[in-house]
Order: sequence, then C-alpha cells, then structure tokens
Amino acid sequence: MSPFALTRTLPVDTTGEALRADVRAGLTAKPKELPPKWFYDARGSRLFDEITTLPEYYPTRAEREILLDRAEEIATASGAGTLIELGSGSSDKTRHLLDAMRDLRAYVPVDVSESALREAGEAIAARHEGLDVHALVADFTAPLVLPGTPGPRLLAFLGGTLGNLLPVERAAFLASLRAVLAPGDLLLLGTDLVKDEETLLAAYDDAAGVTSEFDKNVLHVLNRELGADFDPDSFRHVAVWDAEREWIEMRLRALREMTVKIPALDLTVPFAAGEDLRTEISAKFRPEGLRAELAAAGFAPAEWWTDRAGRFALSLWDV
Ligand code: AVJ
Repeated sequence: MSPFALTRTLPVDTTGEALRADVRAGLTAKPKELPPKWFYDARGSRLFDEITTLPEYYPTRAEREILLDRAEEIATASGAGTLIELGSGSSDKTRHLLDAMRDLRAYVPVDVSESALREAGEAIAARHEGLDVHALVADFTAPLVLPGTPGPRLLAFLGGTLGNLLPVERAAFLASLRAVLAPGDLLLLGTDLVKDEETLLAAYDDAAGVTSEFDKNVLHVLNRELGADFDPDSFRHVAVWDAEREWIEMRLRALREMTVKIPALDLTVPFAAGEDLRTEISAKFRPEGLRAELAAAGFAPAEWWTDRAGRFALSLWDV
C-alpha cells in the first residue's frame, strides 16, 4: 500500500458562496446563463458517467482509444516523475497512463469531488507500489498550488473540458497552467474537434434523453442548494451548434411564461415563454486554432494524436 494524502485547498464554504454569486450573475444577465460546473453533484456526476456510455456520445470512447494506443509514447516522451490530473473524477482513463509511466513517483489528482478523489486515489495507491498519491480537492479554474513532488511534471487536462470555458477564460486558464510549470514539464490536453453538425448535435441531444436529464439537473441543484422552485418539467433541453464560434450550446428553454423564486438570493426570476437559459458551451477545436491559443499562453507543440476516426485529439505541449 502506497501513501495516500488529501489536501483541501477549497474551503468548505466557498462552494456555497461561489454558487450564489454565479446564479445571481447568470440569472440576472441577458441572455440568461449558468456555468456548467454546477451540473456535477452526485446525481449529475452519475448522469455524466451514463452519457459517456451512450452510442451518440463519442468523445470519451475516442479519447480512451488514443490513450490506449499512445500511453507508451506519452510515457516515453514525458519521462515524468509526477502526473497531475485536473478534473480527474474517477481517474478512469488515466489508469492506462499510470500503467505505462515507469518513472512515475507521484500522482496528483485534482477534483472538486472529495468522494471521487478518495475512492479513485485509494484504489490507485493500492495498485501502484511506491507511488505517492497526493489528491487535491480544488476547483481547477482557481490558482493551482501544487505539492512539491519530483519533476518533470506531466499536467493532464483530459475529456475536452477546456471547451467548456469561453475563449477569454481559456486564455487566462492556459496562462495560469503555464505559470505553475517549469521547463522540461509537459501539458497533455484532450480536446474535441470540429466535425459535421449532425454528429455533434446527436452527441449533445441523445435519443434516450440522458443529456436532457443531465442538463435539467442544474435546476435540481438550485432547488436543493438555494431553495429555488424551478419546475424542471417546464423546460426543454436544446442543443445548438454555433457554426461561427464553433461551439455547442446546451440550453434550457422555458415552455411557458413563469416566475421562479430563489429565496437564498432573495431573487425572483421571470422567464418568457420560449426564453433560453444557456447552461453550457462545449467548444470544438481545429489544430491551427488550438496551436495559436496554446502559443499565446507560452506552450510549444510537441505531439498531436487523434483517434482513428479523427473525431478527438490528444496533444502534448512543451513549456
Ligand atoms: C466532458 C465536461 C467536456 O462538454 O462534452 C457532456 C460535458 N455536456 N454532455 C462536454 C457534457 C453534455 C462534457 N465535458
């Protein structure tokens, strides 16, 4: 059994404060919006796991295919002493990488979910003799404070989650990652790619309705955490492809005119019939565009891999 340690850089109460600030700002904005991070309570995380098994939702399978095919190459290219993983969740796909990385001495999974970190972290510590597992309970959009583990470091940000940030947020986020890395360290990035609209829309509006449930889950979170009285059945899940900005938007469309009360914010939110609340953007990338964004943040391209069908990319960047 290897050592397992857990550090919480997220004070227990910031979550409540951040939620209240995000909801107030987003629901008084025009058009209305909410940041996607509030989908992921226990039920939302379960629904997301279910999404990853749907026939229409290709990104998870595509990324796993690349990781399986390229684990040895990534391990050799990085020679990393520490693997840091942002938004590690269940660390499911990372296992292939951990198995291949022979020089690895420390694994630092970073996630907002303490329960997911404990479960995955303890299993990995038990499986990898001599690997120091140091879990960090943190919001990856906040400044990262990393434990002093052996270099070089491989910082992994998988799953296409970079696409959930707006372009300005991405620029700041990538620059903040660059700031915690040193020469010799590497960034491993998983990003979904621009493709035909039909494939994209199906991935975000599946036939079984799981994505619709996932989308509406944010309303359940607001009802529970803020005492709001959203009726999720009075909204319809919609996926829209913005061809100009090359991102998918998930929205909740009000089916009727209504007024929602949010007691914890002392706020009343009017909805017109047909009004949309944007709950997520999921940007899709092209190689040149991603390269330019990474260059602006101080990263140089090292490797670019896609799955055999060319739907998703895994890329490696030097600092
Ligand atoms: C894995 C968080 C990036 O944007 O594809 C899945 C989340 N949203 N279906 C994505 C998601 C709708 C997902 N991320």
